[in-house]
Amino acid sequence: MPALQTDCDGFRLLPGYLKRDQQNALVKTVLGALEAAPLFTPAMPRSGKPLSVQMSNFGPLGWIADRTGYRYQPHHPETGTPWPAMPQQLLDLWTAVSGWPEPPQACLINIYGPASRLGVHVDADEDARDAPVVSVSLGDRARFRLGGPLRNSPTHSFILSSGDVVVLGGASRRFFHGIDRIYPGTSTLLPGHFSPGRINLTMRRVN
Ligand code: MD6
Ligand code: FE
Repeated sequence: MPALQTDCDGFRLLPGYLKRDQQNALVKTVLGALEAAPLFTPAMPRSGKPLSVQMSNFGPLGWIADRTGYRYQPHHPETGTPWPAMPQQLLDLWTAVSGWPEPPQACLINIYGPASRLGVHVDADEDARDAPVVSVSLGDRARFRLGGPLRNSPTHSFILSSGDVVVLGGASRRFFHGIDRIYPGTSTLLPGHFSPGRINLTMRRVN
């Protein structure tokens, strides 16, 4: 267990939970998955405005955002093939930190460039909203903003570094949150094509 852990409303930050060799292994797994399930650029419903992150997924279900809305589906939106299987390393992480008896059904892969951000949102497209969401950060640092149950709840921000794990459980499962910015050049983990940049993996139960 890491020395430092905060727990407030079911929110937990586990700094440096994954060691460097575990981070390297996970990056290798992600890069392999992207060969089979290439990155796509999600779009805002209705407007079709592209998000600044690129995405793919692991697991039986994957999260998609396009002009018609947000949803989970079992196949890649462009290739039509099933998502790559959930890696054992992520299943083990989920078992170790989630406290949830069933395995994750979806793992969203978010890829950030140096100027990417992720607007404030609630993870709300899952029917299984009592199960926690577990995320892993790889690569450059980012400023994560966590609010409360209302869009105008007070917020706190903190830095997520490579290897950090975040758990949104309990009440915090429905809290607003987002990524304000990343800090390019603050990690040497990712290979050239993804550096400067950041990868975030978010595991969820869907139904
Ligand atoms: C990110 N994370 O860290 C975005 N959602 O890039 C999320 O949106 C998130 O880290 C739910 C639970 C944990 C998370
Ligand atoms: Fe989220």
